[in-house]
Amino acid sequence: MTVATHTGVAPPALAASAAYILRGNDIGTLTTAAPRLYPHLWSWDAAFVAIGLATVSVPRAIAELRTLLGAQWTTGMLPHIVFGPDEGYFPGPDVWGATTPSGARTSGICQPPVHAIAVRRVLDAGRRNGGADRDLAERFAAETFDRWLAWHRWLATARDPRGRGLLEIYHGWESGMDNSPRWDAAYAAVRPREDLLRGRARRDLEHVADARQRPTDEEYRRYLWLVHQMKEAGYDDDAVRETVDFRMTDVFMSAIAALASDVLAEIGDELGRRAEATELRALAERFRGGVLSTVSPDTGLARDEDVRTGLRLDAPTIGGFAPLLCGGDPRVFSRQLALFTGPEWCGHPDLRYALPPSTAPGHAGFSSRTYWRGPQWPFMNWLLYWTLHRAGEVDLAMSLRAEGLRQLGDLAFGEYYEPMTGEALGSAHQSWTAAVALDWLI
Ligand code: 9WN
Repeated sequence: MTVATHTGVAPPALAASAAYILRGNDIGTLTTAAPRLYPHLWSWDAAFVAIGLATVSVPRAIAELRTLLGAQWTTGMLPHIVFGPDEGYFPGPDVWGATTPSGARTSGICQPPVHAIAVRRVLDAGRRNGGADRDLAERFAAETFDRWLAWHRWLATARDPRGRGLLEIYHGWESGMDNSPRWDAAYAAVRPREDLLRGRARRDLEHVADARQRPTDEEYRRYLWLVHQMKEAGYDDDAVRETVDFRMTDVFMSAIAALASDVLAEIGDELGRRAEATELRALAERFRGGVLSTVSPDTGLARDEDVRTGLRLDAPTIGGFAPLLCGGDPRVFSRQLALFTGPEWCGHPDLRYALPPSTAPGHAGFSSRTYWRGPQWPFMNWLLYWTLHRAGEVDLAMSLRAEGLRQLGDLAFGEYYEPMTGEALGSAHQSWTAAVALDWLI
């Protein structure tokens, strides 16, 4: 299908540029999340990167996922960063101090479990291509199924210890939405040691045009304090849970766990792993139930909870649309669809493109240029597009695709976009942005 981009770039030119970006960010075994700002592999970025790569090279997509799996902890956790050789990111491997038995240098926390979607897309691409790609993709799914299953089981036990269907996170970085207003109240209670940034250079600020696009030093001190606490606890799941100063349930991550558990169950069925597929469907049901239990009757949005105080948080962010990912209650779903497309969100009259801002423009915490406080994120548009399409909301899904492609017509492949002007912000040449463009076009 032909989709015009805002600068009139033809789809083949956009697809070729996207492939060129991914090739340029490829350092062999991994695709850096971005060339300068993020010179390593990030867990959920790698899944979207594999989805994009699968359209041009099934073997290279598989290699990306294998690199991530090669760094899996013995507990089953997939770490949020797998470090490559570059020294240009802070906090780097020396700060985290975590090396797996296989020798991978990693961070000590996780990110949302979107990976089963990538396995699904790689399998589909392999089957579409046939021949060697089909064999490779099917062998890959069969060989790695138990590793993905171990990841989901770890989440269900270590991160949902009471079986509520709500995953806990111990750092905003785990949500992938680092400085979202979702976490403001919880971070306000985190009191870091004053000297934590002293003598340490924040490398991220060297790679953005304007420091206001990134979290503040105050926020970074808190981020580092939590890393310090988890390292002190030896990254032991039970010890971390009891000692860390930030303990939140994350509805969006829980909804992804529901969605991905269903997807992995389907793969399990295809592989003849019936018992595991049944187990995964039960997990999906549990997380779906957890997410739905948090929906505010007033706003219609799902809410995170501060486990330490029991308080539910009402910040109107993209995280509140968790039920759009996991479904489970038609009334909640249709109310969310109306809200999502309405004037407070994608239908806001000032938006350049009808895509979801990370925070509602009317909210006090909204900031149009600051990271997770307002900008639109292309990979997020893709995730919602894919899920809504799967749920049968084809018109809305296709409109997210069309608007998402128009936004990417500047060929900047920005990390995020100013929602009112359409300006690319953060890092340029961001891998997952290029990856979703490829999936949309090929
Ligand atoms: C910290 C890599 C990652 C994404 C996250 C995004 C940002 C890191 C940072 O970049 O986080 O993990 O240094 O700001 O918030 O979602 O995975 O692209």
